[in-house]
Amino acid sequence: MSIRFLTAGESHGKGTIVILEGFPAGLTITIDDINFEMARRQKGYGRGGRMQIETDHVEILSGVRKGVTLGSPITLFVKNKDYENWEKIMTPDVTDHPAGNPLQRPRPGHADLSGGIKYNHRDLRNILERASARETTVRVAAGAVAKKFLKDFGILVQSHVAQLGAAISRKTVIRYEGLNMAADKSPVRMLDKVAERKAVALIDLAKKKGDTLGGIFEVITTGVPVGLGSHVQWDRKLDGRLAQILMSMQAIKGVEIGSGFSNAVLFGSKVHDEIGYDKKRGFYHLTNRAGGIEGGMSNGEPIVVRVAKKPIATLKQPLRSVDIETKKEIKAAYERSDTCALPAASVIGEALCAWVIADAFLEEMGGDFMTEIHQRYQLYLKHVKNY
Ligand code: EPS
Repeated sequence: MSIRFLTAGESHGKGTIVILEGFPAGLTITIDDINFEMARRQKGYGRGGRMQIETDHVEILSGVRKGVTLGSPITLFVKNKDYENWEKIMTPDVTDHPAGNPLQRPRPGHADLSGGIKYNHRDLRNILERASARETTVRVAAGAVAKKFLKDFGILVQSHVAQLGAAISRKTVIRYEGLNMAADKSPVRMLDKVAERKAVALIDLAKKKGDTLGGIFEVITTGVPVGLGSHVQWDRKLDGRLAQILMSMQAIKGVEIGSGFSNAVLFGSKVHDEIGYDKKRGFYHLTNRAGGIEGGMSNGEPIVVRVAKKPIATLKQPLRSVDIETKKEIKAAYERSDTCALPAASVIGEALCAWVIADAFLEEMGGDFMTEIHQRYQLYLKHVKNY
């Protein structure tokens, strides 16, 4: 591990914060670079009222001077505007004001019950506040820095929604150039207009029924050199690292590299990507079913990761639960939430993939300042070309 980050903050607390450690000096980064990604995370059809309250803007508290990184820890802060409405309940100060009605009806599928038992809280708000996907604000901010770093080396991380509920995007040929721009134009970040219409209708239906929807998004990273990650140890494998960071995202229940699941049922001859060579490109693969990773290392092809997000656990028409005090059956608690946050999840997925790839890139190339890393990268590319 060459870079790391740590987040803190509650959904209705003062804000969320992230510290990025290990980023090299000399990277140009502006507040607009970060806020561009923050705005993308706020969009998408099916979001709830919270996104009307917030305008997620980052404040840089350390590590950047006049738009250039210093090499010291970078601290990014996002203020929760909604805190004004929650201050009396969420304040860290000791006050006479009651902490609101305790939340004691755990939602199936949420962290409420396991967290309540584990941390011995009788107000499950103490769990949900941190379990909330509000935390992804600063993950996206961290990812924006990683994306800016990768862009300097011609590496682009983009995404689109492949399936939302039962609406499947039939777009089989994905143009990598301008992919994000095309996806960002769609309210559900889908490239297939027929699927988009179906998805929007499904969200309307779910909303009407007090229900929620999830789906699958795909993150594609292009321009990655061969050899990031390593086959030699389990925790150095690039696919394992991508899976871990993506699985750590709220509501994610599955990660697939390339066409991993459909490959599993085919003959090997129909799965493995044959190798070619030409003077200009060097070694390459004729297909990319492996999703750009073989043996835990990037193989020079685009890295394709598919991610399954379950529907949000907060239902307006709640499922059965048990009151933690009375131990009696009762409907689960409901509070404002989203009907579908899948388009936003795809933006968060980009940020997380960017983080892991930047980490693996820095590990391979080393260096504490950008020009040094560029020089090393040129040497590495020469080695690859001459192999
Ligand atoms: C989110 C903020 C939250 C939710 C959502 C994501 O705001 P609030 O709880 O105040 O409505 O909209 O989080 C969840 C759906 C969840 O289950 O945690 C955000 O900023 O992305």
